[in-house]
Amino acid sequence: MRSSSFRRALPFTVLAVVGCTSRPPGTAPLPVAREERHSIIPLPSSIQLDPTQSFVIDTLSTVYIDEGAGTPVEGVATYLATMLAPAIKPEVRRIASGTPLPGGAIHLGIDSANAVVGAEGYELTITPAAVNITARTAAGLFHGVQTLRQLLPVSIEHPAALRHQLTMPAGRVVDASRFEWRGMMLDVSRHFLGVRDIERFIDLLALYKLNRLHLHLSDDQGWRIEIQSRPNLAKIGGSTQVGGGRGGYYTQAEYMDIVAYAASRFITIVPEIDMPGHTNAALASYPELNCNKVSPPPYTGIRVGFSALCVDSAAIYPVLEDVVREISALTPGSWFHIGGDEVKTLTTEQYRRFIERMQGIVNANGKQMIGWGEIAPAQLSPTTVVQNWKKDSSAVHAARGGKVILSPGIKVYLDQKYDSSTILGLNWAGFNSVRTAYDWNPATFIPGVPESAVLGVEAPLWSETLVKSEDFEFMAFPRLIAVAEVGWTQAGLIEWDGFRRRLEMQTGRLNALGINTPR
Ligand code: TNX
Repeated sequence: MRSSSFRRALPFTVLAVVGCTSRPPGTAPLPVAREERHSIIPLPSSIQLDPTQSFVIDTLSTVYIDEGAGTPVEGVATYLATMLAPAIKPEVRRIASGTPLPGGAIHLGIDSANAVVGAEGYELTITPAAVNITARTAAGLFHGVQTLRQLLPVSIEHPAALRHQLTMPAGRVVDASRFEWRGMMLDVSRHFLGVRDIERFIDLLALYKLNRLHLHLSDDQGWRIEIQSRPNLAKIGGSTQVGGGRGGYYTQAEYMDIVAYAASRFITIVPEIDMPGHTNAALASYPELNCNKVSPPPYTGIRVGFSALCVDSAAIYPVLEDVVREISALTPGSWFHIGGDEVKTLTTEQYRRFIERMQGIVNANGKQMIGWGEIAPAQLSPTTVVQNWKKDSSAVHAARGGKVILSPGIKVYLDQKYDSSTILGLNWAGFNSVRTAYDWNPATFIPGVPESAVLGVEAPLWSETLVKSEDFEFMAFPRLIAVAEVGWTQAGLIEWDGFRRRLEMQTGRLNALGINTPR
């Protein structure tokens, strides 16, 4: 295990150590942030910065991994080397475990015995001589790289910025995540977003250590994924959107590209096909999904609750089985989301029978089912996950040993206006300021749903009023960053004033990334 020997060799207070490369004249360390003046979000479990020392990344620096490191670690190292180019060569070198690191090394190493960082955390040690990140998993290393990124100047965020040398403060960070599920949902059904736009969001999620991207792939206004055995779903169902625009859908190849891109950033794609309500696009595509066997016209308004599959008809289930089978086969993640929200035209019995039947279909395809809060009263397996969004029976699910994702509308709905002056968005849940999105505790939010039952948090972004990617960004940032900290940072460290200060210091980074945020 090279990490521990490395730590012994290079305690971060030591200045000149093994093979330390002397810096060219004129590259004296820049002044570094005082310990309490860093901008890292989400806030790590522990952070000490040494204002008197720094590490300089320049042409003498190289990214190293251990000789036996596997593909995932190599992927993180390549991501890091690419991020640091052209300040360094975008190459990764391998080094035998236990060998002293050359000066200027930025080393990524797996330490599977580390007892404090959990499955997704990391330790980051920065001395004037070298940088070392260790973690139990490649995901942990990736998160360590994001912390390192936030300690670097914002020029790192713009591909065209001049950067010959990058300076960061010496120090040590030990970090672990609080919740396993830290997500965002994009509603690509009401208004469609292309693959590039989704990938941009994935990159932004990664910066803040979010690890789930839930795609709301169907609703009344649009069906957004190709189903090869039922081609009309995408062809007809995907042909329009709110307001009557062209809509669109992901081919299966494009969906797989999104899944792979997300995986390279340690983000799992969670597909949602909303049913039995929110189904006008499907009903318009196949007449047999309707009780009267007649397809309705496409819908481009923003009402909810009017549509439902003909749940008592045997004819709908072969279609749903095909949909779940094809999407599950393209999705390496463990989850399939069946929606289940806002059904106003079925009886309680019809609704519950349908949810229970879908649970069987989803499980038969090797996935855990997720559904919005309304599904909780049905007979659910404890492996099914309930996603809370308003007052519901989540506590019933927690009592049966099930897990709950918290997406309370009054806290983290990113489609709700910031305040009365916000032009975009809705406001049925009230106004959600940045502070509203930050100031709450998932462990005590729902009576009867203790921390042990909380899988994590997710911020949904519904898109009735959002047309372009810039509109989505405007509503997401910076509130999504607040939710990222709620999901990652240990409960005792959540503190609004500190967060607000760090967020202010991130403004330059968001600008360099070209993110459209409220001024
Ligand atoms: C409720 S939240 C919905 C969505 C809307 C959203 C608008 C949920 C499960 N259903 O269909 O887009 O409100 O805020």
